[in-house]
Amino acid sequence: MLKAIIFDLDGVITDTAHLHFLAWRAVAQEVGITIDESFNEELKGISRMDSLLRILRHGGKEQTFDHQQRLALASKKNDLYVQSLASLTHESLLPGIREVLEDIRAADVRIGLASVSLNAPGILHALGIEQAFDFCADASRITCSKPHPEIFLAACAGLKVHPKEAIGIEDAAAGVEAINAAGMLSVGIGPGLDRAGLQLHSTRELTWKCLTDFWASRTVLIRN
Ligand code: B16
Ligand code: MG
Repeated sequence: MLKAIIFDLDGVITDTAHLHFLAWRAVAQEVGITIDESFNEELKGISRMDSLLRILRHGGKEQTFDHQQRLALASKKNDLYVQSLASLTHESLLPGIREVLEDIRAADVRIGLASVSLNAPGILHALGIEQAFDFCADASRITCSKPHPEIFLAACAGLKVHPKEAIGIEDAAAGVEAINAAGMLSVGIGPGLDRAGLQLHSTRELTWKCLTDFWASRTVLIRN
């Protein structure tokens, strides 16, 4: 029985994935590294420090900065990112998200959040949707970022559901891997997510009917 739907935040609930990219691109430029949108795909769902390490590796500067300097770069990125979050309002939910959250709630299925962003509580507040979630996994207590399943398992535990009773929704390859590794059914939003059990082009397609049809089809497959 389907008991919970667990959402990623950046790129699923709202388009902060692009704001992360703009902030990282500015910091990378300051240290002489160029990153583009296609490289940015590799940063989605990856924690702040791990993202920085990937950028430095990409620019061949893995050994250039000591720990303190890396912390300073990560902090500069976060300052830029947090400034850009001021543009978020109730209107910044991606298309269809408000409706699907309402429909899941009406069906009495639990709703969770599995974001590795330390800014997640502030973002939910800016969007005015904190109340929509029964449980938000605490990113500050997570030791492994996606594709490790830790954050999705923490969300299942907080919602008191078994991973096999839950669907996870992601926009990043690392996130889909994390959902699959947790033993949940995965929905991928956007291109290149062929490891997802169900692939959608956009959040517009993410309806309660689409989720229940997916759940029913997978349950039939498992029974057969
Ligand atoms: P912060 P998600 C992730 O959020 C982002 O996809 C990733 O780009 C970011 O580096 C990470 O959060 C950490 O975010 O710097 O705000 O703590 O996709 O898991 O919702
Ligand atoms: Mg995401």
